[in-house]
Amino acid sequence: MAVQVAIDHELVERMIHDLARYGAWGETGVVRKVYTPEWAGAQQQVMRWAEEAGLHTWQDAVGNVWARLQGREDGPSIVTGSHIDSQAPGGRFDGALGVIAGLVALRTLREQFGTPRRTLELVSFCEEESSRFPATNFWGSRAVTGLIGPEEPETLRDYDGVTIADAMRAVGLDPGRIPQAARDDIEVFIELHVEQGPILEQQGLPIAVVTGFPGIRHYLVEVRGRADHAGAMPMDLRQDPMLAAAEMISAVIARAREIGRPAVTTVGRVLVQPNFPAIIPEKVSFTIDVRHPDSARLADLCAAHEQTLRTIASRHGRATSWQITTSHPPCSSDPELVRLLVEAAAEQGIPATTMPSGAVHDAQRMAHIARVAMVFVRSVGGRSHTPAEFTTTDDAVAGIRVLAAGLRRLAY
Ligand code: HGY
Ligand code: MN
Ligand code: MN
Repeated sequence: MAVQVAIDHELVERMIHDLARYGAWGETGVVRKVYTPEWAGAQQQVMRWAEEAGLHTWQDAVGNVWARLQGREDGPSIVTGSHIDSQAPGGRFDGALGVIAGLVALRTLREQFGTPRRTLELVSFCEEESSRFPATNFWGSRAVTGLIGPEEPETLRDYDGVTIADAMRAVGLDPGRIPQAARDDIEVFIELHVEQGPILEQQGLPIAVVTGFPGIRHYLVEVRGRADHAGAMPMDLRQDPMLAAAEMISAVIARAREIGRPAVTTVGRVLVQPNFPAIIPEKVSFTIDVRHPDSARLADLCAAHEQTLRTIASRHGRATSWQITTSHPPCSSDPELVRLLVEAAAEQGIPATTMPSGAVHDAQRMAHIARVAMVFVRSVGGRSHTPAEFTTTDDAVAGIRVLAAGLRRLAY
């Protein structure tokens, strides 16, 4: 009978509650945007917990927090973790549960099994959600994988116009040191994360091992018109961008609905300028988030959406342009790691399945430098990216037991 990993249920529950205090939003939500005081407080809390667990901690040049359990042997590290920033507002589990899980797993392994053969590390990535800066997309894990361009710190601006370089300086970080955050000594990255969808709940299972990640593309579309009086300007003389924009938005969403799973298309942000009831808009801008696990199908879906934008723009005679602000290909988990985690769940007596992720994750960035896999934990009601997000502590503990058992197989 395999050794059962025992996880302290109360400790997990307390850590989830305590971390959610940093950027608390209403009863159950959080708003924790990168390089804000609540973000800094949460990262310091992670460092304190790691030090209490006897781990060596440091913060890298972009603000990722690391904790290390040194192995007896030299060689590349086996890393677990997730992100500490949140959507605005988001839930208290997205990202945070993966950081807590990694902390508790390393603390438990050290207490129950002593010094590992291989070095184990936890990472709390500084920024995955792009909830403050529209186009950082995976700032923390892109820094670790050396994928931040030299021009980005002084050009990426948040929704209030602050550059990410200035935001870093405001919390004592030097954007000039970003290249020092790159790592080339990580062999494995395993991330625990809430599923953020309804599949595990529909299957009545607490855990899944993730087999792959979707490709994603974000568009920012601008439809231009002319501001005029909402009452005095006759309908037949207007240059109103709203009609074309509304048609475009409904057309791209309708297409994804028609294609069906696993294609998805979301218009989550619409900006009307100048945005007053009695003014015909000058400009309507909106985002389109397009995802598909197959790169060819993603490309086809994006091409069809772009053609729709062109057709509707010309039918209405509205000047329309767009920029692609995020573009990442799909990627697969390492099959060996998937097998190892499925076996770890079985050895711990925890029912689990395998499934593709609908969300994108830091693990996809880490696949540039390491073998990756993820452990999903059931989301109650399939809810996420909302304060309504919830995962039971029992399911969280089950996920941490699978994570710890998997890390034990790799590192002891
Ligand atoms: O959008 C995503 O999939 C991630 O949660 N940021
Ligand atoms: Mn996340
Ligand atoms: Mn998220």
